[in-house]
Amino acid sequence: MARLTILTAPDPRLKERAGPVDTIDQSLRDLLDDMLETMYGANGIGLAAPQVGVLKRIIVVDVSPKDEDRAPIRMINPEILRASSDRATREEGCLSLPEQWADVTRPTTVTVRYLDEAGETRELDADGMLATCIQHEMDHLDGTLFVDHVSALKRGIILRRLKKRKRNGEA
Ligand code: GNR
Ligand code: NI
Repeated sequence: MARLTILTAPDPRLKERAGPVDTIDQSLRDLLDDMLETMYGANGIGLAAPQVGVLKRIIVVDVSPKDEDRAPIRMINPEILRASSDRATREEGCLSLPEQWADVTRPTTVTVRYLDEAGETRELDADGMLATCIQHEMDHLDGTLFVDHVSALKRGIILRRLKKRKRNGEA
């Protein structure tokens, strides 16, 4: 297990579309475990492979409360089968946009189909924070960041702050 480096905006790799996984082998399972270790180490509730520089359609999520047992979910080639027409607005953050937060409106519930680490097809009905997090992670697979869902004004403010952080060597 290893902790990986999380890319931060602006970085062109965060804007690319990730390709599907075609082989689920031990090296892919190791990557999933490294992504989980990286996510937990950064106190995140989700992580997508492009955030660690791997342009593959893989995400990990764990929205369990900190005082409860871990409940990691590993998703390979996830697809949204259904999204509710009702929407919920939540404040989002992102490990690739450190210390930046904004309200984002998304479908309240989603049904996701994905392959697990054994290559089995699974379906999950998600609501609440889990639904938000899965959608946020799946956006990363298409090069979309939460700031792409907010006004151009707010996006500009946040991206300017991140450029300044990089200039100041704060990662
Ligand atoms: O750790 C994270 N918290 C979070 C809070 C609200 C909405 C989405 C998220 S995901 C984020 C981790 C991350 O950047 N995943 O891509
Ligand atoms: Ni993110």
